Amino acid sequence: MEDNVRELCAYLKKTLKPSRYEHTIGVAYTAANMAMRYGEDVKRAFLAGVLHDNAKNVSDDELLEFCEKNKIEVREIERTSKYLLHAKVGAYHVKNTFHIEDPEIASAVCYHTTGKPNMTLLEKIIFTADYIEPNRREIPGLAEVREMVYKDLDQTVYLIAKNTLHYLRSNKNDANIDPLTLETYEYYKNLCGR
Ligand code: DGI
Ligand code: FE
Ligand code: FE
Repeated sequence: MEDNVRELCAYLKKTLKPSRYEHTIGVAYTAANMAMRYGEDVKRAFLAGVLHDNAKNVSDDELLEFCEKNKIEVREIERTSKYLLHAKVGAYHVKNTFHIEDPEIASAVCYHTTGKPNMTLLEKIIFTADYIEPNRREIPGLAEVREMVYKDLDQTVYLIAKNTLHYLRSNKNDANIDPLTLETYEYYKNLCGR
């Protein structure tokens, strides 16, 4: 491992809860593996995985405060479900705290929770690795997603978006669906939905 990545891991190990740190490392290795399959740069995917939940140690209210202080746009849904902000706050830290000048890594961190239409390969890898990494608790449909991941990445993204929507709707809290989550679902459904 390169020194800067090792330092970053050591920092995250200190700041994140142990289970969150284990998840982070799981996402990094899963992303690296997917990079091997789909022709993304393996180290870049690993680094994006390491970074994806870097803001997860911050409370909901602090996330909102941080955004207001640093002039990060907060959408309506992000005021209701503040934890969604860990993605864009994390992306902010990629550039401004960790000084990683790869806008695609920041973007993969930014969209790792909701996805978005027409994602780059790296964005799809992080969105997916976050969902399937080995430490994830068993959720309905996970086995099907894991089976699809090395066959068809767009189909995998579609299945994840579908499952997430289903999960959110069954939580009786329709109003909390991020429009981006819906757009991701619609886009990948049109692309490859069956
Ligand atoms: O940070 P992690 O727990 O590793 O994973 P994540 O960043 O993908 O967050 C997962 C949670 O986010 C999960 O409980 C579902 C939720 N989520 C995903 N899309 C939406 C959402 N929550 C709301 N309110 N709205 C969404 O559109
Ligand atoms: Fe996350
Ligand atoms: Fe995560």
